[in-house]
Amino acid sequence: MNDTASSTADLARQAAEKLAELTGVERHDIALVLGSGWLPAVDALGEATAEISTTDLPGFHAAGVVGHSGRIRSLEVAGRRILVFLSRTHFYEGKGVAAVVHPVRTAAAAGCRAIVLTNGCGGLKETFEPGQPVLISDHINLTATSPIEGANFVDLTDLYSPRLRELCREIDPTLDEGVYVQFPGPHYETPAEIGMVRAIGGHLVGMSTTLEAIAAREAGLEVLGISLVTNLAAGISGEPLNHEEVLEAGKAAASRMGDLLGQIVPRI
Ligand code: 8IG
Repeated sequence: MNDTASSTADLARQAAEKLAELTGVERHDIALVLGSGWLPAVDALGEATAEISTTDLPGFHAAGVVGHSGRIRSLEVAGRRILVFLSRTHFYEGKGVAAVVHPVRTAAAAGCRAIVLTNGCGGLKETFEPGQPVLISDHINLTATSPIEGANFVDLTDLYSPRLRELCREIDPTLDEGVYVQFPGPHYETPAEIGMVRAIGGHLVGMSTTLEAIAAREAGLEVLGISLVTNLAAGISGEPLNHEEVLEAGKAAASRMGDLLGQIVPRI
């Protein structure tokens, strides 16, 4: 490990120690990172046994987006200790890639074996409708960066666990899947950029997830990615994109996603 890698690992270990102390939970099993629109679904998962502020832990920054709260919740579902990050640091905040993936590394240091990365995104497939959850089958990272530093050539084949995707489809056979494309943001795409996404094989567009998934794989976590299509991608519907529509789609789809998460988590 080089110096930067060892210091980010140290910071994650310190955060995990403090997390154990503040939640009273020695080790967590599964981490969940919430994207835009997912909070109501997590509220349906059950009562928190502890809830802390991200800023109580070393290495976390204050949350920056309306509809994201900078909190971490610990809860128990079917005997599993679940660690929920109610917000994430986005790449577009300019705090650096290490800040973006710090929750992932903290989750790994806290004992988690699997991570569920959720997001709100734009959808490209003709069949997608706002409020529809879609499994991420693979990704294209257009941020031109990586959370990994140094000559550590991490394999990303089957990054999004085929086992966990299969499990999700057993629970809900109507779930579709797609390739998630991360843009740096914070602006949405132009219609021409959405044309490019289509050409390169993307089905979902957003501003998160891929860097976290890479860090999760590096840390040895099994990754499940689920996107909530909150809007049709730019130029598809003829309507402009806005953040309120995102939050509305989450509310409307909350019970379906809550059911899904509630059934998946005990079986991970
Ligand atoms: I919610 O259409 C949400 N996040 N890049 N494009 C990008 N990010 C998004 C979108 C979208 N919708």
